[in-house]
Amino acid sequence: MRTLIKDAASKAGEEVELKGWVDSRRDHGKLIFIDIRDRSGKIQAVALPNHKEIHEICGFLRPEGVIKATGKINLRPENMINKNEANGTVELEITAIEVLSAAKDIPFESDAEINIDTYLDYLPYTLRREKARAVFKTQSVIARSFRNFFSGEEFVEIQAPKLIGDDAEGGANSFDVGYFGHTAHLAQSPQFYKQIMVGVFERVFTIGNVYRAEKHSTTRHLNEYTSMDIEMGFIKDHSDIMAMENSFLKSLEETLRKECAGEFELLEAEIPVVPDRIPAMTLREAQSLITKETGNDCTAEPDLEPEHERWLCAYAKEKLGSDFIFITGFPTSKRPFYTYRDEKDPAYTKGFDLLFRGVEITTGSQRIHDYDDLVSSIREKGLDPEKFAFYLQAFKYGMPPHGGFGMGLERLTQKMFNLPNVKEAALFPRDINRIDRLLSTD
Ligand code: AMO
Repeated sequence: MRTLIKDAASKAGEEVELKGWVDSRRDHGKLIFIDIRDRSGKIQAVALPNHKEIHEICGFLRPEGVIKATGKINLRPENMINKNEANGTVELEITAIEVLSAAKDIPFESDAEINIDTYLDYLPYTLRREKARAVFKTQSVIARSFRNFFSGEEFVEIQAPKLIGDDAEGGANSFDVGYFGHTAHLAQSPQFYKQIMVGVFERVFTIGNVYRAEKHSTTRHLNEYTSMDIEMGFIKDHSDIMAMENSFLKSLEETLRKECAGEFELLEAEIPVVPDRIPAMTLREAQSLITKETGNDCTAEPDLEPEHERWLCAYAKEKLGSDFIFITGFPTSKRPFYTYRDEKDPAYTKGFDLLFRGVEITTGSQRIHDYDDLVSSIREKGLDPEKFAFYLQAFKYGMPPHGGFGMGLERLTQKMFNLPNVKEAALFPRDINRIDRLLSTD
């Protein structure tokens, strides 16, 4: 029966069968050392010269080959103990070995310094690296925390379609798809469907892929990303949504401390401390502050530039002791038609962005729930309400005051670990030049 490597240290003196990958091999002539890796950890195995056949097989093994190794767990001699490793006090003395799958030559050593293009060219291999595994294991914990937290708050998980008739966000950045002689689009967000489902369940969430035909290449844009979305009914205003997101982030912090401390240590990153109340300021307040402190007048701009986001995050960290900051009160002209307007000043919306360690990770808002107001808002944006007739039915038949947010899973993961590029936080990133392989340039 297979023993998982994490359980090997407690089996000193026992015979075990391990299955895994050859993480590395060190050939010392008489002794051949093999680090075996499985999903639970790593252990050193040794092939002694008196086991001739095993010694020979181990001599040919290449890194990443898959093996079944049987043998005895021995305590290491005192001078061989490595206190920094989980299994540093033991090693497997191999008495039988079977190669389940031989590996060809690896393109470079697993700890070689490589640039991002090489990393992306060899993803099936580079994703096996310790750091990449730590990033994506944590990403899975983040997605699970999101699911658990919102399920616990009585949100129903929904699956939103990815093939849609018209683009939900009203922008130009949607991908066209040939659809039985028609043109369909890849969904840029589950926006319309999550709103429609508020009419059904009051509270819904979804985690799914969305598509943005961004033609530029930056360190924060992907053409396909994972959006974690919620939508909830019977809110007072957008501050209820911000409070809900704040609570989620607090529960996420707790889970990461419990489950991912080792991953953060490996990547030399800090788990952010989430305040009970994340600081918030309006766009106008933020712009006056930036203008006053940097001398760079941005008060006439309708949105924040990336450099402003970075500056505000540095300010929030230094002066307000928070890695997060909410920015509210964006102008109506810059927000999608479904965004609720501030009754006191309709040129501004009841929406927000959440910035984290220099980048926007969330957009959210209260939505317009009155049918006539929504139709007017569509018209004011120069769009044709007829094109939105399907979605508008939800509002014809009664919708509560509601709102929600969308959060990019990859950006959140990127910033958790302070990775330089969001592509390092997407398993198989798509960008303008690449779908797995570089796209041909002719
Ligand atoms: P928005 O378009 O601002 O809002 O997107 C929400 C969040 O999604 C992430 N994001 C991206 N991540 C990687 N690559 C991209 N190209 C990219 N574009 C966006 C960011 C961003 O904050 N329907 C609204 C949400 C809502 O109001 O509920 C929406 O999609 O983290």
